[in-house]
Amino acid sequence: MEPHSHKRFPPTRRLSTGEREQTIDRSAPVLPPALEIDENNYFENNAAPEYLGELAQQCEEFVQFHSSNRIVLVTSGGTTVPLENQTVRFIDNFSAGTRGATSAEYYLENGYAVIFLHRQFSLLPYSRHYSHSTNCFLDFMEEKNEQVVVGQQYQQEMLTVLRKYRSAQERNLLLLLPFTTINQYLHTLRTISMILKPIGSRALFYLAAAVSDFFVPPSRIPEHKIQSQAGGNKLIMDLDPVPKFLNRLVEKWAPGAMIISFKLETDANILVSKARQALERYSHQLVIGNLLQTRKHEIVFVEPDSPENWIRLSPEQIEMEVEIESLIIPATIELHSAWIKKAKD
Ligand code: 9Z3
Repeated sequence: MEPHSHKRFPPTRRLSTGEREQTIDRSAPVLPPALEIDENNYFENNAAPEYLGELAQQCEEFVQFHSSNRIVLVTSGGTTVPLENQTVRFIDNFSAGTRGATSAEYYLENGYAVIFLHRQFSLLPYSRHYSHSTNCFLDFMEEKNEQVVVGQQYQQEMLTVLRKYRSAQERNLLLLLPFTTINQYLHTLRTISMILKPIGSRALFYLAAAVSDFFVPPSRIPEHKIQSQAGGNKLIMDLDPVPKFLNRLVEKWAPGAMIISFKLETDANILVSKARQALERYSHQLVIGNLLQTRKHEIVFVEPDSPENWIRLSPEQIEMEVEIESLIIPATIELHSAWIKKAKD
C-alpha cells in the first residue's frame, strides 16, 4: 500500500519504546472489578458529555436498522486524562487506531454491521490506507492536464478500497462515534452497550481501545491551566484508579453479548498470565493478548478452560504485508457463531 515515494524518507524513529536502560518494575496485580456502587458513584460524579443524547439516538437508529444482523462494537484508539478542566495538558494512552480500524474492515467484509467507537482523529476504516502521516494521500496523487488524478500505479488498490468504503456507506453498515477523554469513552460505552442489550448474543464487543487506568476525579481537577511556578516547579500528580467496568458490561449492560477485550503488555513474561487474570476477574469470553513491540505480527487468544492459542504471521506473510487482523477476525467470528448457537440451544 505504501507509495514508493516514501521509500526516500528515513524510517520513522520509534519514539514509544525502550529509550531507558533501567526502569522501575511494574508488576502490580490486576485491579478488582467494579461493583454496582462503584458504577453509581462514577456515573453520578462524572457528568455525561453533553452530546451523549444525540449519539445515543444515532446508535439506536443504527441498531434498529440492523436488528436482525450481527452487530460488532469495535473500540479503537487511546483515551485521554485531562489534567485541567479547561484542558491544555492531558495524559494519553498509546494507540494509533490501526488495530481497531483494520479489524472493523474485516468485520464489514464478513457481513457485520460495525459501530466504531474511536478516539477522535485516530485512524478510520478505509481512509486509514491514505490518511496517516506515513501514508499521506498527496503522495498517491499526480497532476495530469491541469487535473489531480490518482497515480497509475495506485489505481487498482485505491479502486478496491474505494468500492469497499462506498459499499459500507451505501448499506449503512458503519457508524462512526468519537471519544477523546476517558470519561467520554466510559459514558458512551455504557450507553451503546445498553442499546445493544436487546439483540443479545448477536452483539459482539471487540474492545481494542487503549483505556486509561488512572484519572483525575472532578473533585480534584483544577479549572484552569496549571501554572508552571506552582509547587516549586515540580508537577506532582495524584490520580485515582479508573473503575474496571468490564464485569458490569458482562453482567448488567449487555448480558448475552460476546465480549472480547485486549490486554497490552510490554513484558513477554507476564502477557499470558495477565490475560488469564483479566479473564477470570471479569468473566468474559476472550482476551486477546499482545505486546507493544510485536503486536502487528503475533497475538495470543486466551479463553476460559483452554490452553492459549497464538496466531503468528509467517516471515513470508510479513514480507507480503499481510495484516494480522485478516487472521484474527475470522477466528473471532467462529467463536461468535458458536456463542450464538449456544445461546439458541
Ligand atoms: C490493544 O492492546 C491494542 O491491540 C493496541 C493497538 C492498543 C496495542 P494500535 O492502535 O495499537 O494498532 O497502534 N488494546 C488494549 C489496550 C488496553 O488498554 N488494554 C487494557 C489493559 O491492557 C484493558 S482494557 O489492561
